[in-house]
Amino acid sequence: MSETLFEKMAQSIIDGEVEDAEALAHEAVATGVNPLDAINEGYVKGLDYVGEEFGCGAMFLPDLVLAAEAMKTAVAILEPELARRGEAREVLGTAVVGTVEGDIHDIGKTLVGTMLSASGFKVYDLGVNVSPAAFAAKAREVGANLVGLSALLTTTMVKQRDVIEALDDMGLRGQVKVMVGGAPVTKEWASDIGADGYSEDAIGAVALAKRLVG
Ligand code: B1M
Repeated sequence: MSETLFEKMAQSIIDGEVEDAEALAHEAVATGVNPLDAINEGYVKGLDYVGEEFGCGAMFLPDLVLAAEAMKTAVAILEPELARRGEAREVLGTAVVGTVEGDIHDIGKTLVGTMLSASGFKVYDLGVNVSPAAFAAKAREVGANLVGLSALLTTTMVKQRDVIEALDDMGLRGQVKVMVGGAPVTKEWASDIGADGYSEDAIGAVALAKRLVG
């Protein structure tokens, strides 16, 4: 019976059906299904599938956005039950994400934050137009081990370097990995500014984040 439920959960993510994902999560809680199993054996399987299909061009950005939204909705219902059972989901890391100063593009950044959160990271999303000092202060405040910097403009990507310098100035660089992304950002740029990694999309960002803090 549970297997069928898990399959439906995976399918709700693949279809980006937020209401189905939500209803199935409530069903799991009501019928006493282990919430960790529901996440890992159900929803995550769907998210993995969407990631693979997106990677090979068979699914598209709207599919990814809806899948992430459905995943977040389901996880939000299951997490209190997890905490109640005293088996809190393993937190993979603490990430501070935001769009750099001068830049108000937030769609990609939010997607990256959502995917990180859905994949087990504790995420502090600082929003857009975030100063280097604000990134560094938040990273120190929450004890982050990952900072994710999004920039969509060639004129603002230089701010990614400034954030790395701000982390350095605060003596945090040893404990915080920096991941950069955004349309104009490249692997070479990431390497030039001393970032720890670059990803061109949200699925890659999750894999990279796991590698960096793993
Ligand atoms: Co703007 N804009 N925009 N814009 N805008 C671009 C970026 C532009 C390429 C359009 C163009 O001219 N062809 C161009 C930049 C040129 C350049 O610098 N080379 C541009 C410009 C010039 C501007 C303004 C200056 C226009 C003006 O006012 N004259 C202005 C700047 C405002 C500012 O920021 N100060 C501006 C404004 C806007 C809107 C407000 C209208 C709107 C943003 C709305 C919003 O975000 N809430 C907007 C939009 C929508 C775009 C385009 C059309 C789409 C961006 C987007 O959301 N893509 C964009 C052209 C384009 O990219 N095709 C453009 C979808 C999103 C999911 O993808 O953000 O790339 P993306 O995120 C991806 C990856 O990049 C990656 O993963 C995401 C998911 O796959 N990724 C990361 C992103 N961050 C990551 C972080 C990571 C890892 C991966 O780790 C931390």
